[in-house]
Amino acid sequence: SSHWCYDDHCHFSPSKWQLLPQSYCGGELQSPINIDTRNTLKDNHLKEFTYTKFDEKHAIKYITNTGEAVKCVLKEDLLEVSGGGLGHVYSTLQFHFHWGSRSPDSEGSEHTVDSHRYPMEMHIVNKRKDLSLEDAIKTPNGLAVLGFFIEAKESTKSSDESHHETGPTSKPTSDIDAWKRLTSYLPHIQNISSKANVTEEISIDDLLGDVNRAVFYRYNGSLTTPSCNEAVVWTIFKESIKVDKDMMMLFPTHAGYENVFRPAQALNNRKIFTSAS
Ligand code: BO1
Ligand code: ZN
Repeated sequence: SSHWCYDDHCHFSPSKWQLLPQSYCGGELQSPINIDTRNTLKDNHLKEFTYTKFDEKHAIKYITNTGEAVKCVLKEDLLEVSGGGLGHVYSTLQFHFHWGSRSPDSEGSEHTVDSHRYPMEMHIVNKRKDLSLEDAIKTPNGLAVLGFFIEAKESTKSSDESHHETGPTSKPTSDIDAWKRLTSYLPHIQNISSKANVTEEISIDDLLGDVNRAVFYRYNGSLTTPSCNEAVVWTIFKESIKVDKDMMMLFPTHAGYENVFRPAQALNNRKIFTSAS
């Protein structure tokens, strides 16, 4: 096929994306990258974000299988992100997932940290409110993507977390029931391009759980899929979201494909900043 893909099953594998018409994939500011933590610079402007309506339980319009990812499209102009050193107010458009194989300890994140690849990565895609989408993808900070790593926590027998003891020593955890509701849609979008309206109560806050949002990395980069526009201010959070292994495996199982991540791109003349020292 002449469509782009992640493996060698079509003409345009990642090393050839730059040959696609109207593509920026051969640029010098590409994503993802490996984050070499020893070479990050502390930036005191990287304060916490302000999230507007991330607790809204009816913000997702539909979930779709694009053939490259599973994407949740949000109701327009409802959720917002600002602060975090962004300097603009951004409107949240969608979030989606990148993953590896169906094996439980698979490697599927796009960004790597000190060359460690996490099992999955969630991207929350936001657009500068003062720009149209068309202008945003042509502007260096037109889009702000928030990236969260996802790793497995051991499956629990009970589906109700409220029975579990949580204390100061327990690991951060996402809302297991929110992930259960989200993944319950996956069997309904097995066909490429299929969509399912989302009626269940699922907030982004519940999916993120109590993950530490104060410690993150920041650099300027691109969309990680063609046409790879160099329009993205990237934020990669250090701490991962913990999700049940079984639920993580539902993504490749139902979507019907594996290893949907772009390899690391050259850092070139860029710096990676960190909010913490
Ligand atoms: S990612 O977060 O870097 N993996 C990424 C990759 C591609 C897009 C977004 C995020 N694509 C763009 C499309 C637009 C669309 C926009 C928001 O996503 O090029 O057509 O409007 O959904
Ligand atoms: Zn992505």
